[in-house]
Amino acid sequence: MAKTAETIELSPLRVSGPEMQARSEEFLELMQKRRTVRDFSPEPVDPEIIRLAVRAAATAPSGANQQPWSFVAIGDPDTKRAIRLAAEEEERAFYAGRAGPQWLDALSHLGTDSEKPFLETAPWLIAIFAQRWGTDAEGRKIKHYYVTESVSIAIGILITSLHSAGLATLTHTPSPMGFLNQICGRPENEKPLVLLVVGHPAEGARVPAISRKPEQDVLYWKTSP
Ligand code: IYR
Repeated sequence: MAKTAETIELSPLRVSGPEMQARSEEFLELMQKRRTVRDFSPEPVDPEIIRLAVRAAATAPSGANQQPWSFVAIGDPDTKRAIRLAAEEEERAFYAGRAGPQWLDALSHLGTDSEKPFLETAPWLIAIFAQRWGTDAEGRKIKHYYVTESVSIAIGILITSLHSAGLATLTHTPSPMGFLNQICGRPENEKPLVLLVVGHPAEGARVPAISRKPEQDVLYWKTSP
């Protein structure tokens, strides 16, 4: 039997037709300017911007509203160095063969390799952890639902907030990433999902000459005539 939920009034954002069009176009234009960056400047970024972006990310919808995420903001040079050393060790094994020829071939146009200097150069790394399960007041395990989906949506909002603040990001996923639990001091119920590199792009930074799929290859309509 469905329980009646306790409710509060919704305060909807009401936008008029023309303004809706204008806002949507403006937002699309903003998002079209986002590029994944691998060449970062050491220029500092105010931690307040990181804090605000994480707060925005934590507004994401989540399975059963369990909000199964933790964000660790890393700005300390020693910790960044420890992360770089551990990540590069995994990446060397990855590029030396663990990835397999198909994967390496799929990646080759991006020009990446096992060297990850940006893990030290960029002012911030944000490690995003997914809480595979929770615990109640008595320490019993609580099952979490749609964990990867929920945390991935939050990461999308995080990237969007940082981009809208004029910062560059790289969604870095060294594999496996278990070393992040130890370095960031996170418990075993938390699985690192992404290591987000955040900062300003280096002066004259370049990005791969790649494009986005055209609309007709991503959007399919089913509407009545
Ligand atoms: N994690 C590696 C490899 C890598 C994999 C994919 I899929 C990419 O889109 C990019 C890189 C690295 O960071 O080099």
